[in-house]
Amino acid sequence: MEITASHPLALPVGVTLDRYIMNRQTAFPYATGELSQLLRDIALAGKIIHREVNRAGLIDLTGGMGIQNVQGESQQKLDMIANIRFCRALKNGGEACAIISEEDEDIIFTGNNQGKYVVAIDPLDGSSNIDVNVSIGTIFSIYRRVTPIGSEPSLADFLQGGRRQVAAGYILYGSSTILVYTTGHSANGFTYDSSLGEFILSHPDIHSPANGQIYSCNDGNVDSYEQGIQNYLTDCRSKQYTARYIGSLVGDFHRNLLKGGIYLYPPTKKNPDGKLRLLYEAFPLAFLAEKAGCLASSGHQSVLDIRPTSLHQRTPLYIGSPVMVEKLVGLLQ
Ligand code: FBP
Repeated sequence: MEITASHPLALPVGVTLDRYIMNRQTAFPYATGELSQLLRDIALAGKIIHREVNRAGLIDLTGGMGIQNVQGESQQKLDMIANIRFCRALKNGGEACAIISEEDEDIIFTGNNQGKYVVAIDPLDGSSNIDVNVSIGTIFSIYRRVTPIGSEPSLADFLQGGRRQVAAGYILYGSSTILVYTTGHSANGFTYDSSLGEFILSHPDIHSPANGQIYSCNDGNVDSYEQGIQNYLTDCRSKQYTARYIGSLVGDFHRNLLKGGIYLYPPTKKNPDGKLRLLYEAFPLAFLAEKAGCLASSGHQSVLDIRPTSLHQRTPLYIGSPVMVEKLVGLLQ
């Protein structure tokens, strides 16, 4: 059998996440491999959640736990599973000395006080979509600790500010599972090939379009938006832009990142400070967005310049193509 260049067997498998991380690591002479290992631990937990999400309907993993999380939201079974899986992977990995999670009120101490890093995580974003097979995701943010190695980590390790992140990204469990992250240089996407058990580089050096024609917001809240936001949405409609909102931040953000667009969650009557959490939703996506040429604003400043004061604080979020974000922010001044 002749293997021609177009024959599937001739096609290269592609660059695995592990290989990519190793290649990147050699670019940093002072790198010790701990951040690389931490990224691998997160990818491993992502593979497990990919499996659980795909078979949730078969193994009674849909539905609520009948309890509320620290946000006052009803905790879904998969929220809890994802939280356990990520915390366990980070504890066993040994690189993270502490974790904060959307599902836990307080800092989770991993017992690895020799670990150099802390991780903020939204184990499963878009909880309201879990049971209806709509895309959901995991969002993560990594900081080098500021407390001495060997000591007990503290709040200070988490309240460093968005620009102090050393890595951030998300895993989208959608029509395919994709991990998109940055370590502060470029934003890259890796699609999960479950037949190989590998994340494969599929979206190298993502650059988002400067402008777009997609806007994503919960139209049901429009009456409680401030006038500037309402004017911006009226302008989008007058230009017949496309409204796309699935109610999963990771899914809406990923689409707009690739196609151009803006996601907005302004203050509402129910959430006067906005709904999204600064440390494990807004900061990581803002850090990644900037590496792909996008902007992320709270309406009055770059999200990354917000000084964090508490673990679960919320912020308004306007994130996406720079031309669209600048236009919106201009209407809020
Ligand atoms: P969690 O599901 O992690 O709590 O995230 C918040 C979120 O679900 C976002 O993913 C989404 O964009 C938004 O809230 C949807 O909110 P709403 O239902 O008010 O439009």
